[in-house]
Amino acid sequence: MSSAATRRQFLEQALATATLLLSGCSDGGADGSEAGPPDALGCPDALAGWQRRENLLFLDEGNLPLEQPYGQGWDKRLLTDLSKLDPDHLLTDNDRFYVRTSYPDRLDPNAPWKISLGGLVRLPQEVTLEELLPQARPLGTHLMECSGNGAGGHFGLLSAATWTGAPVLEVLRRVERLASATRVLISGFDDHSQASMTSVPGASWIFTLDQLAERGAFLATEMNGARLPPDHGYPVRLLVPGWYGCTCIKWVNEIKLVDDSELATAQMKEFAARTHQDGVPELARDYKPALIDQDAMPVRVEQWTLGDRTRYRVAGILWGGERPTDKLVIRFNPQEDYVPVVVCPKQTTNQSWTFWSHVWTPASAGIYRIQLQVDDSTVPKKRLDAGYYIRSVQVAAV
Ligand SMILES: Nc1nc2c(c(=O)[nH]1)N[C@H]1C(S)=C(S)[C@@H](COP(=O)(O)O)O[C@H]1N2
Ligand SMILES: [Mo]
Repeated sequence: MSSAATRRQFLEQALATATLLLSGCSDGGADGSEAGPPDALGCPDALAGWQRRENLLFLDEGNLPLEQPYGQGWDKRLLTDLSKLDPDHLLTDNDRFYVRTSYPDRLDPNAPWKISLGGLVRLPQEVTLEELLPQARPLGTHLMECSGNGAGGHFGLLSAATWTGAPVLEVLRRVERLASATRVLISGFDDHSQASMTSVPGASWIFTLDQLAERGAFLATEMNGARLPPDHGYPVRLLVPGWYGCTCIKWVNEIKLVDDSELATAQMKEFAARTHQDGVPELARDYKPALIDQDAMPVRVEQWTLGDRTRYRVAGILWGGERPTDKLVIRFNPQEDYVPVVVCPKQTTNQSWTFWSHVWTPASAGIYRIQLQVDDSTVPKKRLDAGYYIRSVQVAAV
């Protein structure tokens, strides 16, 4: 039997045993045997009665500030503090939502906003903000992640909010498309007086009409029930559910119908590697969808004590991907086996992140590299396979 098959069998057995023992969702008792009483969400609370201590720090993630803006223009950033997430606190407030690029200083916030609709259309049009607003409606909770999210920024270029907006395809009904129009170029204002250390000017991405339809891409006008904050694209930004943030153009001012010969934009080329393209294609049609694959990572490691006993609880999130999964597994160092993480409450949507936790009893003090996987070879998960979201902690007491 192949080692993959053995491992799968082991996991299935372990999962079945856990389910039998604990009848329902649980990641086991504090010492791996008792389930504990259910918490407010109906999930067994294995650490009921234990005392929560400090969280462990993640190692080697630099010291950039969390939830405090730094940098200017294209280089402005604000990192969301993911360690604050909880099952009943899964939305990111607008002032804590990650920022990548500030409100351009060359934009006049008082100038009337309009979006030009042109290119391969019978008669070009302009849509004013006033005309667009009545088409906007609540469109649910969606997560955004910068494709450049990484350990150097505590993985904080990742946030979730509820959004209000108008589907792009509905807005496009204002113009009659020519038969040759197959793709849509969406651009936003992108001019700052201060040059960037790293970014190329120009913010636009090209989508097929089908991609915009499948993803339900929309022009957002509100997040979390308030008008868009300036840094998040006020008055109008694009949101492409399930695609990386670099496709979610802010300060949208142009929508242009193009055909299959259209060249890739500077933005597409700049983000080709980070959106996992093969090289840097010249033509827009050679770009793969900038989809966020199934991902998972810890967001904090809590220490708990009861008398002289110590336990740890790893809390984390599961996001990206195209369909809910119940095959999340965790390991605490490359030499160890993966063990199942039972997600409770279950994952019901891929639009936003899902919270999970796992009680952990390390065998000894030391440094542990915490890695999540999804034990399902039919699920695309490039970054998980590459170990992109591994986070390390140092355990002093066991
Ligand atoms: N006009 C414009 N739109 C933009 C960008 C930009 O620099 N200019 N950055 C993109 C990138 S890389 C990301 S990750 C998201 C960030 O959106 P947020 O700052 O609202 O989180 O906006 C995208 N849209
Ligand atoms: Mo980004």
